[in-house]
Amino acid sequence: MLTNSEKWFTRAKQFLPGGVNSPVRSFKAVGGAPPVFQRGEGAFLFDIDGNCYIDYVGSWGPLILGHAHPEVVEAVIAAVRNGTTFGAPTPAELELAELVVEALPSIEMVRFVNSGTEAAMSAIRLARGFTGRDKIIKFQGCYHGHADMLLAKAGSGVVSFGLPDSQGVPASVTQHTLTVPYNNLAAIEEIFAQFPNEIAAVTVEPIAGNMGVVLPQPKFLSGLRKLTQQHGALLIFDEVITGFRVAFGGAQSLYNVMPDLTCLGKIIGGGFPVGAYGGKKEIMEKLAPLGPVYQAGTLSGNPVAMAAGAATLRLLKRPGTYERLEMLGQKLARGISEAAKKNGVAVYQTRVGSMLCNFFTDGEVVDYDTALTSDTQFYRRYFHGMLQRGVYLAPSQFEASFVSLAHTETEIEQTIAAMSEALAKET
Ligand code: KE4
Repeated sequence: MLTNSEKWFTRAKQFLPGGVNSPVRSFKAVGGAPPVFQRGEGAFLFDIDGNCYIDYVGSWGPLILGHAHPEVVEAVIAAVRNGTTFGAPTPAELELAELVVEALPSIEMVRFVNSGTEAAMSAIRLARGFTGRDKIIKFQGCYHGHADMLLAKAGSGVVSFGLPDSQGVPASVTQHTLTVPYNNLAAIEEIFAQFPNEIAAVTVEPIAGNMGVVLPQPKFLSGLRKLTQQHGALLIFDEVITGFRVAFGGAQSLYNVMPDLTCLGKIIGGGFPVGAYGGKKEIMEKLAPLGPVYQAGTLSGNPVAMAAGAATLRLLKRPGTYERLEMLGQKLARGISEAAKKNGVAVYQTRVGSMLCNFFTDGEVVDYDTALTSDTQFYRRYFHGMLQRGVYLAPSQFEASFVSLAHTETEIEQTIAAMSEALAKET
């Protein structure tokens, strides 16, 4: 007997490629049909069959307050009653801009866009315009959205010109994108030696969240800062996930490394489509209408999304926010470790505050190649075991899990109990 979700998904696949509007939602990595969600409330999701799940995806990061936070809902309703978009200056965009500039130490000016992809691609264009250089460096396993020049995969060798990582991306575009292993400073030094004065920017997730969660090794970020400064290249921190997630001031405040440009998204939209990029005035003033680097967007800075973002940041600013997220994240991580140990399951766990990952591998995970040693078949079985027990994890081993301020110790304890059962069944 098909569930309502299965029936809906079968129909959706007739009209939406793969039945989804973003590939990872399709459950391709874990198999089966995804639950179709009707409603979210706090830490919970409810599907169209009436099943309830504890949510650790949080829409891939934006929902640090949980679903439908009353104060965010109120702010959105009040905003939408005044109209949804004007394509003209509004007070709301200035309010959110001031909150972002005040929070992130490296940002003096910010430009709002509508997604993390737009933020990342615009920051690259700005870096190229500011430096007059074409080449960019990215790290294998880091994801910065789906702009052509960032869909580059490593060729052979540690330092390699990006090969297209998707059909439809011309090699002529990715040829300017060099890709190196995460945490590998020597490879960056080699590139700067090989291409002096040709590198416009190094773009990096200061805590990688798209190959699972991979932490920067000591001196990696400060090393990138030093090398880019030495060689006249810009350092771009892609904080689309980590911005306001790991600290109110993002990873840059946690590690005290100041990039030239920062990309933001997810949390700053409070659940609405918002991205942003910002940095030093000297760089940002290169942007149209002031300067020669063009970027635009019909709905950029629209007042409803700005209201949702501003309400979210105001709530996150309250004392005790990140201490609570740390407490909940630590409790979950500790419980998972103990359950894995009890069941003899090898897990390499990474966590910063409320973003975490459990790699099912017995090795250390420091970059994309080591992340790939994970047992994805085991993850697949574990994922479904947890789903059946009412816990909704990321449908891929290579994503981050997120705890929100709506989670309580009760949900954490229920999750750990479910995990113990799911792991026991698998071993
Ligand atoms: P969007 O264009 O999806 O808003 O943002 C792209 C992006 C940029 N930078 C980082 C560090 C990101 O993590 C993302 C998007 N993250 C993925 C999940 N890890 C979004 C989920 C999806 O693709 O459906």
